[in-house]
Amino acid sequence: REIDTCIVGATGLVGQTMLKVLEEYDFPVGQLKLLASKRSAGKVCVFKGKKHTVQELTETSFEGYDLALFSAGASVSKEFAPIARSQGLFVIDNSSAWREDSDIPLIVPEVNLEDYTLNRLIANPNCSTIQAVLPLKALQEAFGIQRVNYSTYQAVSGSGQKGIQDLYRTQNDEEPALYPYNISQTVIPEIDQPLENGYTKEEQKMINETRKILHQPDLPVSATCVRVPIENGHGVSVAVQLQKEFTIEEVKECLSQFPGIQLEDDLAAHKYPTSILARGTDTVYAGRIRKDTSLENGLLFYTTADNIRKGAAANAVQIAAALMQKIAEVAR
Ligand code: 11C
Repeated sequence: REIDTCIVGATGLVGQTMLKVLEEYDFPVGQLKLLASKRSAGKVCVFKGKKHTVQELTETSFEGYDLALFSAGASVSKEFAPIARSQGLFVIDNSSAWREDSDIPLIVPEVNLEDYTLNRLIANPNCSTIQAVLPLKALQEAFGIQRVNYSTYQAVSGSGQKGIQDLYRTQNDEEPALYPYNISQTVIPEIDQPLENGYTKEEQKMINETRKILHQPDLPVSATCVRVPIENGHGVSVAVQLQKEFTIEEVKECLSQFPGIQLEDDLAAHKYPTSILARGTDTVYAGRIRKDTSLENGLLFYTTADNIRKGAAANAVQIAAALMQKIAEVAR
């Protein structure tokens, strides 16, 4: 059965990549409706060789459709995702609007597809969280997890087209228009809003989402999220304390067998995860695997992934593909 699909935020970096991934995965899109703000209405996008004109998102946009993929920011999702759901659509939301809601499943297909309930609204996690929880789930199953500390290296594409523009502007000696400093000359340890606890919202999202996806609500997790001057491909350095003793060989074995992960781990041969390697793929690369000698059962590793694809668009489409049968049943 074909799935009549709406993309909300179709002209953004993630929306455009959703179109690309739907086409690459040969997802059975029937009718396609591209939606965006009034400002972007009228733009033309191509899907499977056919032109589609972007329409303004309104309360009546969803009538007659089966699936809506949202990537237009949290406030648009807060307002319009419930409308789409109430009109019978199956909604996959890439924003942070619903991720912490205990009734809403937060899904990475390789990790916790079983969390899907009959809820027609599913949240897609933050891009940095997605790439970290694949290896963490593998380790959790094999050894148990006791504590996690993240340090991220996040590409400017995480801020959308405006982030990429700011990198280019500042490389050309123009003033930054988005970031508080010249991103071409410094890394910036501030992503998303500041919170009262001294963390940024991006850091808090990684903490909360990791706990929810791994089903360890009390897991001690901390994070430092940093913007770096590269266009695409986030990196995450993960320090994890496992519950059981382990050998590095066992860890490599367990990570390499987990779906969606590719091991890149030969330091002498300069083989480790890089953003270049991850770019354009839907794979999570893991490497630099070694013991954390500062604590018992401590492990260090590094991951990279394409934050626009596996971190957002591809993960959303993978959720839709995994639940296609259910979408067809649930949708009208
Ligand atoms: C960034 N991770 O790199 C952010 C972008 O919660 O979905 C995605 C924000 C989110 O800036």
